[in-house]
Amino acid sequence: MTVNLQGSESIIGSKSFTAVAINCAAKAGEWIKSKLGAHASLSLKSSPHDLVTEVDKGSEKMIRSLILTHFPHHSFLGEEGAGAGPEASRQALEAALQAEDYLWIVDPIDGTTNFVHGFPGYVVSIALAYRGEVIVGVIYDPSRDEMFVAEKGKGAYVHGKRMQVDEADKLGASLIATGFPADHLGSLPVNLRGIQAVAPRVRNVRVAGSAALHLAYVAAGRLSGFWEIGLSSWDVAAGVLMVQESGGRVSDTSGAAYDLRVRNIAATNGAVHEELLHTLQAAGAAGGK
Ligand code: LIP
Repeated sequence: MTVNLQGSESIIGSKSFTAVAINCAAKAGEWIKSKLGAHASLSLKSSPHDLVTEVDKGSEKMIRSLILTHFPHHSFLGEEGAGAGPEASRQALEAALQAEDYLWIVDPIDGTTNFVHGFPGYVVSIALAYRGEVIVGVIYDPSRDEMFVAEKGKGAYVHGKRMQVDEADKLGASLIATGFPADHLGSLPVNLRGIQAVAPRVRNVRVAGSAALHLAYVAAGRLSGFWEIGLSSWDVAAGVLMVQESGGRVSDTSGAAYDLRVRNIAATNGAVHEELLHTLQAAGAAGGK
């Protein structure tokens, strides 16, 4: 299929990309749910806080083969196909960006620790980027059977209803989420400083264990914002598009525009963005580049 993003073919192409992403997320999500409490192997990756099971690997294999059956010339970047740790993640992204114009970026289970413990909040996250820009984002939460879908320029939806960020206009009226990164040496101390600075200023902080789900919830207006230090492209690519298409704002924690290489992320309803960034920066909790 030839796809020209500027022309009418893009509508056909983009719809079919989205349909494939939804199909993959639904199939993988149902399978993951069927394995809840029944995973056979548990291994550690970059640290004792970085878990992987055979279900993560099986989910990625299933999604990869479905996508490449439909789009054999696209490139594919999945968490379990990349090496462990921040540097390996950076390198895998650089290599994938060089390969083809179309790049699928997949986290086969975002929230693996939740999955391992039977705690709800493990999702499938699938994004498609064209020349480095995300054009489709799908996040499926099998625990609640919620499919979040975003298409560049066409909005973001859950349960067929258009999503819209919430209207909180200050941190004091906000519910904000963050995460504890698997990298306990570099990223965790920075995020802990951030929590210490943000928690007293907001209604409350949530740490639900899935960056992708947090982003989907910002898009759906269930959270006013989310930040985390040290994430990878597969954790956030789909969710970033969702927040943008729901009227929110996404940047790195220093305020620079989002691109796929951003690892320190802030995503909000827009209205509380500056206040969140300022709070993090004043506490020395924005991290480096
Ligand atoms: C996890 C994130 C979580 C974050 C962890 C980790 P995984 O992804 O979504 O919110 O705090 O650092 O990256 O490893 O479950 O796909």
